[in-house]
Amino acid sequence: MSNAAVITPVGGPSLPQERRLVTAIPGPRSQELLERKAAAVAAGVGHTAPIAAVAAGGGVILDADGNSLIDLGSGIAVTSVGNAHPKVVEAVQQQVAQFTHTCFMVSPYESYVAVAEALNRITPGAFAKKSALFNSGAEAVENAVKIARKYTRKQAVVAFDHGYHGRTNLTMALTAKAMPYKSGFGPFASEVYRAPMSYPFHDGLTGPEAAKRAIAMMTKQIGAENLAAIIIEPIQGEGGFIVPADGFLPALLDWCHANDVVFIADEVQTGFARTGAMFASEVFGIVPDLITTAKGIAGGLPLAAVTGRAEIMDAAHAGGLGGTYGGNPVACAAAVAAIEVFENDGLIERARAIGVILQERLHALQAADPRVGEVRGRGAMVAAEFVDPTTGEPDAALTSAIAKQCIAEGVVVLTCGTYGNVIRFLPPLSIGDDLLNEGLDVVASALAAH
Ligand code: PLZ
Repeated sequence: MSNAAVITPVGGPSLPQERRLVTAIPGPRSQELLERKAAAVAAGVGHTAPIAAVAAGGGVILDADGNSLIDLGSGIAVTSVGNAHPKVVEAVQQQVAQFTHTCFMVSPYESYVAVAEALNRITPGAFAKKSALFNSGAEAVENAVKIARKYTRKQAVVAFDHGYHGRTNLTMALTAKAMPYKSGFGPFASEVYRAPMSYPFHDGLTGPEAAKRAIAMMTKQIGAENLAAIIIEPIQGEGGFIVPADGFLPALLDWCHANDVVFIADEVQTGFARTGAMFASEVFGIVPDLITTAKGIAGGLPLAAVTGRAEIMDAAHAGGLGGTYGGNPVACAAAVAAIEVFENDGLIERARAIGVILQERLHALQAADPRVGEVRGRGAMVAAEFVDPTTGEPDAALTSAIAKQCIAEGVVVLTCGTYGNVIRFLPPLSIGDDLLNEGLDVVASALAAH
């Protein structure tokens, strides 16, 4: 196999939708790439699945050895419309041949404005909205904080336990977990404070009780008169797919509005149909002041945005926001196409249907095995948290053993959680039921084997 010429297949939904292992994982060609990676790429850039990807689409990722793996991670919630979606590919190809860059701050172009218009339309809130585009989720978060500070003329920002907001300096400060995200990389940005999250499985509090606890902390330790914004993921992603108790987010939002504090929903991971609604804020009945988006927005092209109340978004002076590549025309063309797919191809409904399968299958595992402590999530964003059934302590070793076995057997799954004891499921919304079920069969047998 390793000596045979490998013709790189075209990706997208026409790839055979099957799990097919023709070598051990990693196969020889993948191993060769991983050796080059180890020699050439900084050690700090890790990887989950030890494969050399050559194509992807529908619900599979193909590697250089001819293995076809089931994709239950979407490149961390990015390829929700499907990898190499034909409409995204076509839009990108047309745009890239037209012009690749002018810099929107030098010579504006239509697709950037069209993305802003679409975001203003599809995000929750019936008020006038504006958007600004950036390159990554972290950059969107940084800019949301800048905008909130300028608007409120205050400085403090609150993030939450288990929160993840990025790897840049300000966003490292906002992110909760030390290893691997922060350790050794300080000093961190100032005026960032951390409030307790609602984590029903661990704290047993109702939403209003958890909100009261967080509000007491903000009032007593910071003071609303100093607080520009709170930033929160409606369902926490890297932190463990933590779904706050009912009433937690609405109570925080009400408090923010009563105290001139900007409420920023970080929907970088939850956005774009993932949770069975276009945005997770809708699932909880909240209308944030600002929303940060990235990941799913452009079918895999790097793009991010801040969207929100026009009067807040307009607080920053001209030239205060931007960046050379922010809202790159190729990424914007991809986003226009991807948003059309989200809206017109029933992907919200598809996320809900995927959620039904995920919840059913994982709850069946939980009923049969007390090491599955909790199954939680919304739509196609669902996770299982693994614990020691006698002590209730997080079981990170079991979690990583299951994930490793899944990958070795051709199913790409991702772990998460402050305690590293959560397996999260974020399949592309283009995956078929059969493939999804086969992937979950592999998860079940990996659990049974440990
Ligand atoms: N906000 C809610 O989930 C990115 C990155 C994981 P960027 N999460 C996945 C990793 O190990 O780097 C994320 C997120 C939320 C912000 C970000 C940051 O988005 O596009 O990675 O900068």
